Amino acid sequence: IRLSRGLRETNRFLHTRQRRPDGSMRGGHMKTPQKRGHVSAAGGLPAEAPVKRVSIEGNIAVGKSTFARLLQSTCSDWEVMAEPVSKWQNEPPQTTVSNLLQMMYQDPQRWSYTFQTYSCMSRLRTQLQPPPARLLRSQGTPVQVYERSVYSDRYIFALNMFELGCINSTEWAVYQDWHSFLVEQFGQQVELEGIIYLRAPPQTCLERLERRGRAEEEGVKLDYLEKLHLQHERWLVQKDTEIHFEKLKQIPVLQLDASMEFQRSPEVQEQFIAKVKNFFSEL
Ligand code: DCM
Ligand code: MG
Repeated sequence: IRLSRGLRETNRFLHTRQRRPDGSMRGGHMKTPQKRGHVSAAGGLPAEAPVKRVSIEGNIAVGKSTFARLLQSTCSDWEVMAEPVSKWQNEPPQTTVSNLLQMMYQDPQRWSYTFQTYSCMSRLRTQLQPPPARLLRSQGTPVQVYERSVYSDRYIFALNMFELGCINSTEWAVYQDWHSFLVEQFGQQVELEGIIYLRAPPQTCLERLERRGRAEEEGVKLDYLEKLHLQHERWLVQKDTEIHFEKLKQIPVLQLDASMEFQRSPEVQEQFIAKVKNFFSEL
């Protein structure tokens, strides 16, 4: 409600080496990975299959977390990193930052920029965490899966808030400046190899959002979900969102129809998993 009032009122691809937590180096995202058991030229140690990184994108309440749990329970070669929403809600209460998610929905013009700064910063922290040792030892196709990414933060949410007038042009210029700088600085550490787009009509997302009943999202209306849906379509289907990172422009996208209740349908889940396995193997 407040949100729509606020809206109405305003209307490299780098091949550098990556340092592991133990200080040793690995060859990051080699396009022609050596199979395990082969001897690497460098130290005579077995080469590891590089961990691929994929994000799950999609509208609010489309079912990303449910889908992420499905992936996590399917294959031990896959590791899912959840979106740090509880951090934005300050749950459990931390020190200085209060419930920014609620503040953003209650007064988007005042708090959108601050919220987008915080959510992207916490996401960056998540995306920079090294994959678990289990994945590095994997014999198969190890994949690190993220719920959303620093890219949807910018090209879906922050852009949308700018277009709605909730982030002003000065804030938007500052946001884009630090976002480009950080993403370029971290380079391949935050790059993705693929995107899974969970797609459903905004009306379906609204029903799921109401069923979920997250208190902060009470004021979210169909109109807002329709705008976010269009941003996803522009970015991932029509591909006419202006993108500032070369690798992201060519990223493979797997589109999944999340309009049916896949949570309750083992057949749909099986179809999804088959498509995901095929997608991961081609990255
Ligand atoms: N969110 C946002 N801006 C971002 C990322 C998330 O406004 N850059 C909001 C949208 C949802 C919540 O955070 O209210 C994430 O929930 P979900 O994962 O179900 O979309
Ligand atoms: Mg979620």
